[in-house]
Amino acid sequence: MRDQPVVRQKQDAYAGSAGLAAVVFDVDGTLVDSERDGHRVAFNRAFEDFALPYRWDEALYGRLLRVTGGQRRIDGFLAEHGVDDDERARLAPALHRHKTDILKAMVADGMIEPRPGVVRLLDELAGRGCRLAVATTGSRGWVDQLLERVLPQVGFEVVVTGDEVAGRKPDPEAYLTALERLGTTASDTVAVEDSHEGLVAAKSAGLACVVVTNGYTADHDLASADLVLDGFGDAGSPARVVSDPRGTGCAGILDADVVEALTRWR
Ligand code: XBP
Ligand code: MG
Repeated sequence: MRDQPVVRQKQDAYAGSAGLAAVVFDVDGTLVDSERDGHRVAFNRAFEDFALPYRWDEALYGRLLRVTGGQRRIDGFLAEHGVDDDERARLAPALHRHKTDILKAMVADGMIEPRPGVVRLLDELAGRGCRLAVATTGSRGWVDQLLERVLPQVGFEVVVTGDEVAGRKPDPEAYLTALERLGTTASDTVAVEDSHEGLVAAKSAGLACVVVTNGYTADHDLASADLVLDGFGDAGSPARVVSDPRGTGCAGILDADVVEALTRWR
């Protein structure tokens, strides 16, 4: 039974800027830089608690991140290390449940923060009546708690998580589900992502997609992105514009005008 969509706060009927009805945000690596010092640490603590010899260092984790979904990531790693199917079928879910509990405790302790510029952009978009949503490969078990803890003032109308869709990114299902629940279309909705897998998912669903890279994704294939920055930017500390193929004129601050411009070229 699919989780019922979490409606965190009903926004008024859409009255956003012309052409932009909604923005769908990825979580890990986008809203929060959560992978190196968050999820990776939680995975390693789970391995330790299970008395397993595995530890994922920063470089190895960057490779493993290409497999989206933590349980699948564990399963693939265990398979690489010769663990048989039956043992993996038992061990991967158990490890992932424990890892999720560890991550929830890290979130509760305030160990995960929004990326610089994220709160500013969210406030700007909400201020224009633009509807906000999330499409993540991460698990419901921690996603709602993280959004509540890290971005309590933000009303994400729809939150789609990896465990409620059959296909994980780069499959477009999470984005298609978000559009369906929002009641918007790919032409009036923009995605904000951090990775190649997330970009492919958003573009396969027909959305324009901004990529804000991080330490793990700066070298990803982002050629199909409609705008690439190395951060959200803020007044006085603009991000680097990596590519701007749609000619938004972005000068290093991802703001509501730039996001809205991405619906105009379509
Ligand atoms: C990134 C992922 C997730 C996280 C770990 O999600 O691929 O699997 O790495 O979270 P996003 P789980 O789509 O937000 O970038 O262990 O809950 O999967
Ligand atoms: Mg991501």
